[in-house]
Amino acid sequence: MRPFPWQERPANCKSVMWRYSENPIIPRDLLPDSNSIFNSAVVPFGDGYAGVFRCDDQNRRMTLHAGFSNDGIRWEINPDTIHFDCNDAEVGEWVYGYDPRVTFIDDRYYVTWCNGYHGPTIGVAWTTDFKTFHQLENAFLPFNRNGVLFPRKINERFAMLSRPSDNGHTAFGDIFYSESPDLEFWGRHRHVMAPAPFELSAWQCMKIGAGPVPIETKEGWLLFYHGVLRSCNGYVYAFGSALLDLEQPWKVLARSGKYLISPQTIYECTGDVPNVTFPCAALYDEPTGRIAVYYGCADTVTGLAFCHLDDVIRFTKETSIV
Ligand code: BMA
Repeated sequence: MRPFPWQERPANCKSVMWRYSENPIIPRDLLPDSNSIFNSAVVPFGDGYAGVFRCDDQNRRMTLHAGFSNDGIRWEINPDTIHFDCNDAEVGEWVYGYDPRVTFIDDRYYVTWCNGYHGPTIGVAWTTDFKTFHQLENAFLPFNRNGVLFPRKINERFAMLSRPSDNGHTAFGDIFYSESPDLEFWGRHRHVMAPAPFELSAWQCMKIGAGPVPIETKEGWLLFYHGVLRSCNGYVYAFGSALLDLEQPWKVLARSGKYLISPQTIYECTGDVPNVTFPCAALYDEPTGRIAVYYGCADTVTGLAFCHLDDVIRFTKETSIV
């Protein structure tokens, strides 16, 4: 049986989510040429796990690499970058890629990522084996980031969250919902969430973006999302949770006023970009209700945090600012 990456909540810990004691699980220099490995996505695969990893190299180029793990904690990452096969040479021309998410739908794993095409937009590809990757059309026009596919069709269409942005270190950002019959043509765009009013929930008052693939629950889609506060020393990235309507996911049922994780440990507060916790993947073990969240720390290393589904749903409702 596939082991689930997990550690019990420490006795002295009262928070809904807690960190793995051996964080970071992926050091910045795991690959011979890596500057940093963070904001990465993992999924169950075979008897273990597979993933797509953001590895910035020592030229500080942003690249994507496949990786494999038996236990979800110790990872082997392919030192070669992913090569995406694409029928269209222009779309398939690699410029840069970062912040991947991976979603299993029907019979294959879809990868979405922030793809350089005259600025950042949402790249889409699929794989069955994490060796051969087939790239499709970019989902949207630039500028866009944080494209996250739902793990099943909703009302018979593929569904994606995204965050229209600008070409730089965007100082704004709302989450939107879009649908597609074929993963090529996207439309029926709906607004999901804006940043929160400063007085209500300052950690998410400048911009927000979807994190891991939403988890389907009886209470709605559980979405972990990051939020940004602009301090006198720069941006601070924390993350919280929301519940979205199952059939109309642009309707927000609840949204945490408190963060679940904010940069507090040394590896979250120190690195190439200080004060960043940026979740891109979550594993959910339905029989036990355990959730493991993978998040980038200070744009440098990868960490793991844990919670129970019931606790996070209760927390989302009890602290809701909707
Ligand atoms: C965002 C993205 C993320 C990064 C974050 C903090 O705009 O570039 O990859 O983690 O900024 O630097």
